[in-house]
Amino acid sequence: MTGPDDLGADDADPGHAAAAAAMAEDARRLFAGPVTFLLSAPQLKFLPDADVPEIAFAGRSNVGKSSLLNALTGRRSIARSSVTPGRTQELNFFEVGEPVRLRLVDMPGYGFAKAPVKVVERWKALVRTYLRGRPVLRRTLVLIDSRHGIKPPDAEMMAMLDEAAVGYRLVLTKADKIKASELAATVAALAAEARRHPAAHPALHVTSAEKGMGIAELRAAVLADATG
Ligand SMILES: Nc1nc2c(ncn2[C@@H]2O[C@H](COP(=O)(O)OP(=O)(O)OP(=O)(O)O)[C@@H](O)[C@H]2O)c(=O)[nH]1
Ligand SMILES: [Mg+2]
Repeated sequence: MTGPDDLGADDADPGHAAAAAAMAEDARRLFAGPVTFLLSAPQLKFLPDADVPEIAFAGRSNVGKSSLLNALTGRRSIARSSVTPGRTQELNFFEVGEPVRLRLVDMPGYGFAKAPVKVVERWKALVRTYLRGRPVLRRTLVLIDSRHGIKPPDAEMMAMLDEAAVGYRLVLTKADKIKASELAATVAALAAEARRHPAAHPALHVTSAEKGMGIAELRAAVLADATG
């Protein structure tokens, strides 16, 4: 599912529909092709040169960032996912396409209470500094667990991105884990919330890395963000 601005009128325009279909096919092919792990940056000084458009994955620990990156690229475990929160501890860069057209950046989660305070502070500073100051960052995906909705650490992240004018998309994850009726209510609430945030894209993405829901649409959106 995509959001309000992707529904309705535009779909009736054959030119727009054809362009959207072409973009979806381009995205499918791109992500089915070469995707390679570039590097893992534990500190800002290890970031790769800022010469390729980047899309970052942000969200609470265990929300499904690494799993979504795997689903988008059709790889089972290019990004490390785990039942143990705090699995991703650095900024991990993956390059998509040959020649490279964009990079996906898997990041450590926030709001993970069990990690030592110092470690959490270090991740937080790394993520924030990257998000606020990266010239090639074209969009951030802010992942929200379908079952939980927006929690205080998510609100804090969104406020930070709004302030820094860093554009983001809200992506609901693990949609397979809740009933359709509950999902509809969460989507409505999130759509209303998105409209209150200046840097939030109006289109919502509802996904399940497990079932493949919303993945093709998100791939097309990521490609459009990176290359548009
Ligand atoms: N049912 C279901 N489980 C999912 C989905 N996406 C992720 N999970 C599970 O959620 C857990 C956490 O997934 P990760 O992808 O490691 O989450 P993360 O956000 O990268 O976590 P950190 O790196 O610790 O911040 C794993 O057990 C996944 O299998 C989904 O769409 N559906
Ligand atoms: Mg992870």
